[in-house]
Amino acid sequence: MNALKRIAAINDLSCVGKCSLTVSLPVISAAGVECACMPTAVLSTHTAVFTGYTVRDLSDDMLPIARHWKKEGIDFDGIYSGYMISPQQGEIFSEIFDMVSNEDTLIIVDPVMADNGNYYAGMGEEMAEAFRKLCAKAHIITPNVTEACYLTGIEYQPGSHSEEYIDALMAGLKKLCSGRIILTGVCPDEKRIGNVAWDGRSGETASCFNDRLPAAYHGTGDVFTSCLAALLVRGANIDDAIKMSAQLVIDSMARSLEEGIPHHMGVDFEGILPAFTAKVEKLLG
Ligand code: PXL
Repeated sequence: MNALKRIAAINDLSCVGKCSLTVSLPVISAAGVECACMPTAVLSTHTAVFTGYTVRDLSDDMLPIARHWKKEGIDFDGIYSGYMISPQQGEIFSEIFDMVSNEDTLIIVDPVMADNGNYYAGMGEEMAEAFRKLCAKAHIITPNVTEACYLTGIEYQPGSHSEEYIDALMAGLKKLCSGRIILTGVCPDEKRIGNVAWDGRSGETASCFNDRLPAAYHGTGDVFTSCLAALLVRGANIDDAIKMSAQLVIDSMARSLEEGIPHHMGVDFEGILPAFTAKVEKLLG
């Protein structure tokens, strides 16, 4: 039997709308990994489409939580960070990485700040700067194309994305993170969407594309990176981890489309998780 691995997920708790911690907790658990939670903020909903949401910034609680974990001698196989409620939280994230990681802890930074050519509500260049600094501490970063543009200063293109364009984004991202870069939401043509990955150690590039579904759902980036983080701490190889994470997103989207779920309510991954768990156990159990 494999010993249970543990990830610290540093992300907001959007109570409704299925993104960040309400995705990480079930997906990471379903992949057979413990998900410890470091909430950065509590919001009544996420900030896209919904209006009038409540926000409680938990910045003042984060370092005391981390200090308590440290005092208790709690180890983490992975740290996965996402949404920041303010650019100032970048310094707090960074301190937490230093405090609760050891030399074997895999640090995954998803620079959650933008999609479809626009920043999320209340975000701007200051957030991009905070994420540039944080990316330098990561073993893996998972920006989407819009986030990669804000991180590198390259103009956003909605797609199709030429090889030259993706190479330029990758070249800019390599200056920010010497580890592994997984660029998501790449559209090589009108029919396909997927990821391009670059491994800083081997210098190898790999890509994984699937047929594009006629929809875009909120929180799919969080489903992808939560799954990826869990599979990698369990020792999956990177190609399998990327493919399985992309497939979980596709299957959840297809189910949500069939059910007619509005895109801002997130995807029905719940209906997919039992089969997903079985697949993970077959591969890694
Ligand atoms: O899924 C990204 C995300 C996470 N958290 C909050 C958000 C968003 C995107 O809009 O608003 C609060």
